[in-house]
Amino acid sequence: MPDFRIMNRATQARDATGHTPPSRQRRQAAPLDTQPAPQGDAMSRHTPPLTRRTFLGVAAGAIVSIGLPGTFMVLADPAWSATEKKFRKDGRPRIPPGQAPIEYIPDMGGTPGKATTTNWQLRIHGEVNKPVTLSFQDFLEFEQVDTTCDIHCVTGWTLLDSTWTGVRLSTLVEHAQPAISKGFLVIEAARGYTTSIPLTEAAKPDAILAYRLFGKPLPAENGAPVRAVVPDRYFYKSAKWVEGLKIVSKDEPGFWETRGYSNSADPWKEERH
Ligand SMILES: Nc1nc2c(c(=O)[nH]1)N[C@H]1C(S)=C(S)[C@@H](COP(=O)(O)O)O[C@H]1N2
Ligand SMILES: [Mo]
Repeated sequence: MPDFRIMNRATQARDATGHTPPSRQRRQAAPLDTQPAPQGDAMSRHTPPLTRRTFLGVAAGAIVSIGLPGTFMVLADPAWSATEKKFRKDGRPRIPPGQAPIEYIPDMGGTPGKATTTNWQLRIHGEVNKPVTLSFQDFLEFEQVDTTCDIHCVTGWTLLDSTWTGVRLSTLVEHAQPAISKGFLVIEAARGYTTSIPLTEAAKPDAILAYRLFGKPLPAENGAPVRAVVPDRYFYKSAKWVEGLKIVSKDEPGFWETRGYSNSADPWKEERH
């Protein structure tokens, strides 16, 4: 087997035309996205790693790359193959279809807000009986949890065993006393980035707002002071630089969801578009 531990995409062609229509992307291992999004927020650096399948395709000259420059360290082949054969407790494969495991969390870009831990505020509002605005100090007073989970970016990378510390979304939602039991949670981030998940997804114990990653303060580029982590959905559901949680009865599809990406975003069903 070739050694493809390091996949440097810098030498590959860049498509200036932006989005590839989903119908054409589906033929590839992962959808590729190079469009600098409005507001500068986004997947403008949303460069996929090459999956083994894509790599072999490139080697055979079968695929024209449209990624931006970037280097991803994927797991060495023996480790990758071993993990591919593993299953989660719920019986689903450890690596969802079309994903390649990587070694480090990349910075996928987006536009940060101005918040620091001293001036950060979290507004919990919408269809709730007790809307609240929390400071970072208030936030830290809620029950904190550590969760180790796998995360899956729609462009094809999977980071196994990432450890996050924060407060459960369910704890925060309950604090504001929702007026509805069925509905959606809109996660509101800096600069107008939003994403939404069903309240049932937000109720899962490892769906959290995180402020630490691998036991250290969350890096600015990964969403500090506070980001969402919604492990079982593609990672665009995990908004960085979170500023608000809005409970709604009618769904409000978010930034990527209104730009052609799946609203349900289940990695095991490959709901990419
Ligand atoms: N506010 C905000 N959150 C965001 C994004 C963004 O552009 N803006 N990108 C999403 C996407 S597409 C991914 S893959 C992850 C990337 O997180 P990372 O940069 O920490 O790897 O953040 C998600 N959250
Ligand atoms: Mo992503």
